[in-house]
Amino acid sequence: MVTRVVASLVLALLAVPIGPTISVLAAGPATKSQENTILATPTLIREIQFMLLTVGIDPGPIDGNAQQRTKRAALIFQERNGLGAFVLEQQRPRDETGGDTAQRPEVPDWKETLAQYDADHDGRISLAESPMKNPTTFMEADLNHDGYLDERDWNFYRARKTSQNNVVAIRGGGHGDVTSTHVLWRYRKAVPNVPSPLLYKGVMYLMKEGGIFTSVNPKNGEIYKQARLTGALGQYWSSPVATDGKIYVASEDGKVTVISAGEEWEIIAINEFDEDIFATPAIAGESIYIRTRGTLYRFGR
Ligand SMILES: [Ca+2]
Ligand SMILES: [Ca+2]
Repeated sequence: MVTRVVASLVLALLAVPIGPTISVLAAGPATKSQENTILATPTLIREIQFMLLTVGIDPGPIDGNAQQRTKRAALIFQERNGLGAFVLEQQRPRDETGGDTAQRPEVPDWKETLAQYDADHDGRISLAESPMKNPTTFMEADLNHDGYLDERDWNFYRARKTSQNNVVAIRGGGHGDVTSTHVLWRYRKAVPNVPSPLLYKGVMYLMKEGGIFTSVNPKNGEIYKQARLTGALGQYWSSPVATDGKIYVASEDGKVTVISAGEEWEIIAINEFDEDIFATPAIAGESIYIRTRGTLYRFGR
C-alpha cells in the first residue's frame, strides 16, 4: 500500500512540467544548491499534500496551498527517495491586467472585435462568441451584467488588458488633462504588481516580485541601485515599510529582510519565519508587527 502511494507521488512529482525557476527557497538543506521548481495547480498540491500525509511527512493543512510546511515536506520526501530537490510552487492564475512593456497583450479595438467575433451580427458579443476562455473574465468585463459585451464593456476591458505598468510622478495642482503639463517622469521597468512604493527620507523604493529591490531618485525617476535580494527571492505581496533608518520587506515565503535605507541600500539581515507572509508589516511606536499566515508577532526594543 505504502509503496503504491509512494510510487504514485513519485509519478505525480515527475509528471509535473518543470518550469523555469521562479524562486530559490531555503526551505531545507537540500535546496541550497538547487534552482529547480515544480509549478503545481491547487488540485495537484492538495493531492501531493494528501500523499505526503499518508507516507508520514506532515505537509500542514491539506488545503491546496504550497505553503512552507508543504514545500518542506515535499523536499524531505524527495530527499528520502533520491529524487533531487525540486521546490514546489503554486501555479498562479495568469495576471489579466497590465504588464511590463514587453508583456503587454494585443487586444483589437471594438470594430475589429465585432468583425471577428459577432457571429449573429447583433452588434454585441455573447459569452459563446467571446474570445475569452475563462467565463470569469467575461463576467468581469460585462460591466452592466446584461450577459453581453458592448462597446463600453470592451473599451474598459481593452484599456485594462493593455495598460502598462509604470510609476508616474505627477506635480500637484492643475485642472483637466494634465498629462502634457504635470507629468514629471515615468518609470517602466521592474514595477511591482501589488507592493506599494515606499518614499522614505527622500528616496523612493520599489519591491518587485521575484525579489528585485530598487532605490529611485523621486525628483527625476533615475535609479540609484537595483539588485536582487539574494537569499530572499520569491513572491512579494506586502509593501516595504521603514523606520529608524531601516527598511523591512516580507516575502510570501516568510522571509523578512532588513535593509539599510539610502540610495546605496544594503541588506542587513534576513529573518526566516516558518509561514507565508502576505500582510505588510505594521510599525507603531517602538514596535514592529508581522503577521504570517497563522501568527501575529510583535517585535520591540
Ligand atoms: Ca453577437
Ligand atoms: Ca454588457
